[in-house]
Amino acid sequence: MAFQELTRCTLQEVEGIPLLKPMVKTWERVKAFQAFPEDLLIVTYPKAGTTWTQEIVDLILHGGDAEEVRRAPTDIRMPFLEINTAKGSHPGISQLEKMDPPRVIKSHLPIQLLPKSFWESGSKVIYVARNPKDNVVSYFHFDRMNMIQPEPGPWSGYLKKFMEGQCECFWIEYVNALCWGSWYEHVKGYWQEKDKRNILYLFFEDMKENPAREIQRIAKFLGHHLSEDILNNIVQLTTFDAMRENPMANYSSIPGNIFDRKVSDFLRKGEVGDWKNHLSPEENAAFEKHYVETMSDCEIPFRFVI
Ligand code: PPS
Repeated sequence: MAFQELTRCTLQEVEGIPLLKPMVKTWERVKAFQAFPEDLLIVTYPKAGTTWTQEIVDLILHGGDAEEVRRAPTDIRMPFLEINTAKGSHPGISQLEKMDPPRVIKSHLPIQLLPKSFWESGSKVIYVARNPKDNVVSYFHFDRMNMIQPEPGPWSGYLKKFMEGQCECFWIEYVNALCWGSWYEHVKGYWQEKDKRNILYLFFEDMKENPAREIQRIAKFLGHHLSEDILNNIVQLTTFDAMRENPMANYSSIPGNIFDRKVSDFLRKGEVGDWKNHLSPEENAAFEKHYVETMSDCEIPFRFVI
């Protein structure tokens, strides 16, 4: 894509959820996507640990074979279902339509927007959730560096949008919300369905605390047995530092005019508790109050420190 064609997207609503405007153009194809029982969906709110989980899953499926997993960048190996960023770009749905199952598919769609075929076919679904304070910090830095995402504006306003995001229509553009909508509704939606459907619900903080344990849980869910050696190998290959150095896992294949690495890296810090460097005491108090109220109907055991 030529530099001059690149502009930050605006948001447009689909069934009450703000999405990047170009994504709306391919929405009908996404909605009609045919999933198969052997497909696997990795779904998250943006910046909750998608890429990390994708790398773990690909390694499990290939018996810990690092070379095999380096066959292509993450977004080619495991396409992003709903992504469509601009004229001339290659939408995720076009990649997926050309692939045969079993496919590993990435999505950030809230549960009510997922194509019905995932549930009808009984595909396995891995959901990864991250505590909202670290999640919003990570999303803020991503929106600063990703020249396709809407302009994040100053931190205080961004935090407000994360907490109270509303899909309000000013003329034809939707503002005051973040792409993919409310974090609160997203994490609750999958939590409430996890025992009724084929969903493994994971937490970023658990993965940081004990990656071997969480990798074993994923392997079991996928019906794979990992020897001690392979497990240890996967733990090593999927540390923050290893992935940051791996050109097939660190999104360095995305041109610098799209991911501006002078602003922030895609693999930025990978920590639990970085929110302490961003939320002022006043912001933290307001966030806590709002969090308790908003999550009172659905207790999910988020941890803000480990
Ligand atoms: S995206 O764009 O939504 O797909 O981003 P996503 O991959 O979900 O989230 C990116 C954040 O995950 C961190 N990350 C990791 N942390 C620890 N260990 C490993 N291996 C790892 N891989 C990715 C990444 O650094 C982003 O978080 P922040 O806090 O911004 O660093």
